[in-house]
Amino acid sequence: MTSKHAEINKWVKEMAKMCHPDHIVWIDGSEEERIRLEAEAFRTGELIQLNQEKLPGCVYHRTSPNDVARTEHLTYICTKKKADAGPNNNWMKPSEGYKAASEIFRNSMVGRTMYVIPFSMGPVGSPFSKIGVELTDSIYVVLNMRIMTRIGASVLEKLGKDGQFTKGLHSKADLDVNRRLILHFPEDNTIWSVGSGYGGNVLLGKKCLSLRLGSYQGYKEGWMAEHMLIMGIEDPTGYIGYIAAAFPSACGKTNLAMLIPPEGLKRKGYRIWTVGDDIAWMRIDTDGTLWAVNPEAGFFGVAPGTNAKTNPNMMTSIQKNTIYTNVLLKMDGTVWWEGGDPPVPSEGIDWQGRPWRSDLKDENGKAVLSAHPNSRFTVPAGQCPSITNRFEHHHGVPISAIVFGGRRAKLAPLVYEAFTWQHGVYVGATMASERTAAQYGKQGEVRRDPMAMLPFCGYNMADYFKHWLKMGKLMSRSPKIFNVNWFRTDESGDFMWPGYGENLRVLEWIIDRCRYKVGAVETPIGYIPYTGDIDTTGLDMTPETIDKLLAIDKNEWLEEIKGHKEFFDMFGKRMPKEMLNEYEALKKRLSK
Ligand code: OXD
Ligand code: MN
Repeated sequence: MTSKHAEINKWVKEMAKMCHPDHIVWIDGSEEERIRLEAEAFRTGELIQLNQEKLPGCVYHRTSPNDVARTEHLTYICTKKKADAGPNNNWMKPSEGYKAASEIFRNSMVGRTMYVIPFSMGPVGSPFSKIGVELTDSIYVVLNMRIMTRIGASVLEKLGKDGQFTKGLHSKADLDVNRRLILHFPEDNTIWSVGSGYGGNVLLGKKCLSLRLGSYQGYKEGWMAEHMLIMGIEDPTGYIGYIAAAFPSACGKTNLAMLIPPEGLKRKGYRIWTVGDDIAWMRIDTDGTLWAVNPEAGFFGVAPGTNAKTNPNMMTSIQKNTIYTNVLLKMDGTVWWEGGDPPVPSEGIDWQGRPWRSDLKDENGKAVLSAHPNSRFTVPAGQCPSITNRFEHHHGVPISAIVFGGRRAKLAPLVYEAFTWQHGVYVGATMASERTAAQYGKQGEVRRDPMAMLPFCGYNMADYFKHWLKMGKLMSRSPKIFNVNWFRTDESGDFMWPGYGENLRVLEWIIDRCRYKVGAVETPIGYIPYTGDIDTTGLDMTPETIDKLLAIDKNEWLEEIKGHKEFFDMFGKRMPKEMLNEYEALKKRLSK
């Protein structure tokens, strides 16, 4: 089969000439196709069918043990000029990138099938949406793309004879970390990923297209591609305020996006509507305000720590039609992971295919993990009980507030509001999070991660900040910008804020601020709530604790902002002067 689109046909032929697959299969997205591909993957062992009575439609996959996470050091932005990729990216000249990767791609698909996956990020036909075609030699990738994007015949139909598309080429090749490259060519609208089978590296619609190329296209075309969840907060009167929120990894984005309102709020009857858990594409609509869609169609979530308490909606979602990767395979053909719901199974097969027992210890006497800490589930968004009814709406949802957050044991208050859009951009640009035990490096060390986009901004971040500033000016009414910190600890190192569903108490204040329903206290870093305006009914929490959660220590902040300046200096003259002005103004307010 070929398509009506001459450029796609020509490109598929060229790539096949390089990779040499035995067969080429065009993916149509049908149910028969899914059944056929799954059967093939069960036969080769690429997938294992799970217990169909307990987990209907669910399958299991293990990646190679050296291929379990995004490999940022092997991820490049290939622009003609190095300065266009910026100090925030690894860079290669496009000609060098193509040459280095073609050597690995050459003949990589001998004995394999090349699947041609036409996919749409965003509802097919929405003005927000972008179309891509991914060529891959992995059935696992096809089945994940089926969940995470809209794929198949309707997408080709939409492209017609000459529609624009992103060219994505992926091959597992030999899964050798020394022969692995994740290359982005923003100027050619092209992605080449080779030598990996891990989701974040190979589901090219996700980080590669929706964030790295997307952010670059947004910069050129006047929209925004952001590493943000989107959720609607429906108050008891039925008003729904939508927020888009950026957090670095391991800060609970997925859990927040589908939280269950806690019992005992003063105003009862809140409902949460989930729009997305990872990526937001945002545009200024004809009304002059900011609207967002989630370009994805599924969730690719981290399993460990997900349970009926941390994320009940997700636990309901993943009972069917889910792909599980690198979790524990239980003897009854179901799955489990560390931090999963009890009981802890006594035995199973671990993420590396080895027999596992709950009392198994390594040579240092530490419990052996059954699931990889970055093990995942891939699940259709439509299965989430809290999914918004605007999911397929071609204009998405209007955004009232943008929320930034990080993990800071000290310093950052539970919540504060930026004075203006420009100040809010500064707040996002200076975002930082402390390393946790799950991350490589010194614990507690602060890593700057502007707008949670450091690994995902496909161009020079100084230009990205400029773009944010410009977008604010183009809006007739811009969203308010907030910063939250769920992770502040007390003198004994215990978290002061309960987190999870209780975070709604903070979102309630945010939405009320957006609707001009509550006042606020002005501080040097922004507006904070009056103590009594955070609803603590039903919580065992004194006003003194709220005050501690909201406290701002000027000396700690003066120390902190030295790091802001150091970070900005990396970008030299390209850094917009507005950001440096915000820095000076903050310093002045703190020094008073
Ligand atoms: C993700 C990530 O998988 O941010 O979403 O790494
Ligand atoms: Mn992410």
